[in-house]
Amino acid sequence: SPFARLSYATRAPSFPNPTARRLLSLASSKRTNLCLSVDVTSTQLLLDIADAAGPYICALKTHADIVEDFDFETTVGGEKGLKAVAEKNGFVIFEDRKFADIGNTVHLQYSSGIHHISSWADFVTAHSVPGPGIVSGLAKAAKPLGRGVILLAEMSSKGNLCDEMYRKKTWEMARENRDVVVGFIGMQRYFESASDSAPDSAAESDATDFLYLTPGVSLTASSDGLGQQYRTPEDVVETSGCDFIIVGRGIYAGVEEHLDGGVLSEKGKEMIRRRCEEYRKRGWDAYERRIGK
Ligand code: 6AU
Repeated sequence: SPFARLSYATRAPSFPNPTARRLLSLASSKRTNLCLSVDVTSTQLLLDIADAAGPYICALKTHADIVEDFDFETTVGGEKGLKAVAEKNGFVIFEDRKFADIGNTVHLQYSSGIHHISSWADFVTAHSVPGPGIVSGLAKAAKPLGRGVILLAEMSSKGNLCDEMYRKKTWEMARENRDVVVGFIGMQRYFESASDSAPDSAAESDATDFLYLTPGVSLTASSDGLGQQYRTPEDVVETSGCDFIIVGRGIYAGVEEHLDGGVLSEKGKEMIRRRCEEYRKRGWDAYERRIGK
C-alpha cells in the first residue's frame, strides 16, 4: 500500500476535507495516533477524563447518547465544555453516532434533536448500509462547516456482517464523496484504488488515500464477553496498516474507583495519563516502524 508508508504530515495535503488535514497535522505535531473513546455516563467524568488525556491524544470519541446529563455545557457551553478542552489541548472531537438511516432523517438527527451534533463534533460515524443518500444527508450540514464523516467499513465485533463485498462498496461510496468522507472504521487497510481487490495490490495511479481508524484495541484484554474483540496497537498499525488506534476501556477501566463526589481525583487523572502515554507510545512506535523511520 503506497499510503501506509507515508508520514501523516506528507499525506495531509492530499485530503480535500479540512478536518482530515487537521487530524493528520495534530497527530504529526503531537506524535500520537491515539483516539480515546470515552463511554461514560456523566458530563463531569467525560470532561475530567478529556482534560487529563488531552496532551496524549489526537482525537476523542464520544457517544453523546450515553451521557445522562448531556446538555450544552457538555460540549459547546462554557470554558470547561468538551469543545474548549479540545481547543486547549489540540484534539478533534468525534461523535460515534453510527447513523444508519435515509438521508433526510440522518440530516435531522445530525443537526437537531437534543444533541445538535453538527454544532460540536468534527467527525461523525455512519453505516454505509442505507446507500449513498446517507452521505448526502450528512453532507448537507457537514460540508458548510468543513466537518467529516467516517464510514463503518467493518466492525470489531464477533460475527459482524461486513464481508469483503460490503467493504468494497463502502470504499466506493467514500471515493465518490471524498470531500466529506475522510475514511473508515475498519480492521485493516483494504483498497487503495477502484481496481483493487486486495490491500497490497494498489495501482498507484488512481490510488485514493483514506484514514483508517480502528477500535478493539487493548493491551490487557482479548475480549469483553459481549462480542468485542481486541488486538494490540502493533497488530493494528504495523501489520494491518491502520492509522489511528481507538482505545476505550483499556484506558479508563477502573476509573470509578477514583471518583470523589463524582469528580475524578488527582490519582485517577494520573492513572488516565499513565495509560494514555502507554498506548500513545505503542501506537506511535508502531507507526514509525511502518513508515520506516
Ligand atoms: O475500547 P472499548 O472496547 O472500550 O471501546 C471501543 C469503542 C466503543 C465502540 O462503540 C466503538 O469503539 N467501536 C466502533 C466505532 C468506533 O465505531 C466500531 C466497532 O466496530 N467496534 C467498536 O468497538 O465506543
